[in-house]
Amino acid sequence: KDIYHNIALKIKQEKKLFSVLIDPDKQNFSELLKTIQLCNKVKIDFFLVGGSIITNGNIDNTVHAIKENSIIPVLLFPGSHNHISTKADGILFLSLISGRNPDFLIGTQLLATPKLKTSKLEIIPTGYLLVDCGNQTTAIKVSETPPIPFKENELAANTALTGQYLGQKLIYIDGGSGAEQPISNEMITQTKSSLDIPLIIGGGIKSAETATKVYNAGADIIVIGNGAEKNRNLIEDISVVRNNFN
Ligand code: 1GP
Repeated sequence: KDIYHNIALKIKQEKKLFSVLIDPDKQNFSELLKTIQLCNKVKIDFFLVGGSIITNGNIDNTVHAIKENSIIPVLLFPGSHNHISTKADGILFLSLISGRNPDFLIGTQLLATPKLKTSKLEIIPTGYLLVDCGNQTTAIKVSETPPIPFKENELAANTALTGQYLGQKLIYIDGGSGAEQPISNEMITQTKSSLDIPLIIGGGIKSAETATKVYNAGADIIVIGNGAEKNRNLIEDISVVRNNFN
């Protein structure tokens, strides 16, 4: 159980990390295999598997396919307690601290615990913040909470720090999958400057240029989902950006 330890160690050494989010709903096996192979080639730091709504996708099969074809850690990014595969290596145990919906602060987590406690998954407590990046993303709709407004940098920074004070080990600020624009540089910088724990930024990162800005603003870890689905080469492009920082 050393995935978090390795992530935190790299960040302590001022390295930047890069993760690709795989949505089990959107995968056909041969395309998934190509994505996995590219992720192996460029050595992404970890896979995320999940999403806010997973309908016909099979999380177990997706995780299994990655584990069969890669040695890179696989972390679950669950939208609910139903989104757990014990075949993964770990789970971002999210609490939606930007919202005030008890189901996503503690409820769905409680429902997940019986399965988690008999699993070997590494549990990584993660403070999750949704930010309004111009459009109503699925995550915002499903959570039934108002996102943090785009320019409320201090609110985002204080919410993240509250998460740290509560013992969360990572902070993930997300515009939601398919966000129109990424989280602002100002919000990232202000949040990062108040935190001692790693900061993940995701949502709407569609180019290497944007990734450079997001890293420069202070993101420790960048996550891409949609961008890689539309253009697999983006995985390679952002890995080059990451490598230039390291
Ligand atoms: C969503 O942050 C992730 O939760 C990734 O977002 O799909 O917009 O890259 P995108």
